[in-house]
Amino acid sequence: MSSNANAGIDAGRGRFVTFEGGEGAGKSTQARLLAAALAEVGVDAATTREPGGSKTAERLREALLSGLVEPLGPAAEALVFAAARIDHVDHLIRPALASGRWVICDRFVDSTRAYQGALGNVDPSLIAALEKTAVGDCRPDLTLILDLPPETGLARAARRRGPGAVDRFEKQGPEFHEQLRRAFLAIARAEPERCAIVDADTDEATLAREIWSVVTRKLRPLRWLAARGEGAMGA
Ligand code: T5A
Repeated sequence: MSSNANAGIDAGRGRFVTFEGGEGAGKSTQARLLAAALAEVGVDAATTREPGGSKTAERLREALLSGLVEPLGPAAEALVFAAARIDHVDHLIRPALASGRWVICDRFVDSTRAYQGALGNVDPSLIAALEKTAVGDCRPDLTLILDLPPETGLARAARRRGPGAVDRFEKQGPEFHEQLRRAFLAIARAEPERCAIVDADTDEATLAREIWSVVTRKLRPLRWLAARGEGAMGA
């Protein structure tokens, strides 16, 4: 391996990984497992989620998932998701990446594109403008789209929740969730450099191995560490 093997790697900044997909696809579980796998090789990663992830954004999450904003329509919901995202990016994601931490986020801009854009029929130019305002250049390096039949994901989400009330989006009918699945797949197809589709209709450990193989192939955590002078050269 030449001494220039790490040339071009911006190791001053952490890497930004997002998980996307339908309800109960296993995003939170896999975000946690990925952070643990990264920690094992010496990469410090913050795990976070949307909506939420920062103090004010968590309060907006309550408003969104309780259905408080729903009567105002999908465009108003998109505005509130974006407001939460501004706080989250400014207070958690951007500073963490700048300090050299990796960030693993359970849902991000693709959820707005899919739920409010594709399914809510919010004008794509509004979705794009909100995204630009909220995120700027703080874009994911890798987005893992967890794909599985919606009924499997909804059954998992229901088992975890128990007999409690379903949230704003879980209560939608089967056609909504099928369309959602198609919307995420279309996003992945439109941006193949950033997005990887993984088959989430499998057990947690198998899925975690598949995700680790995508992350090592695309983001090269050991090389990133080596470029920082913190680890041996490798995958
Ligand atoms: N939303 C969000 C928008 O409309 N626009 C936006 O811009 C954003 C950011 C968020 C809602 O907001 C919407 C989308 C959502 O409807 P949420 O509660 O965060 O609400 O919803 P989800 O992200 O869907 O969260 P879930 O917890 O339901 O799903 P996860 O995170 O995909 O699944 P996870 O890991 O919690 O697993 C669910 C259950 O399944 C088990 C777990 O143990 C858990 O019990 N499980 C598995 N079981 C079998 N095999 C596997 N491989 C399993 N993996 C996990």
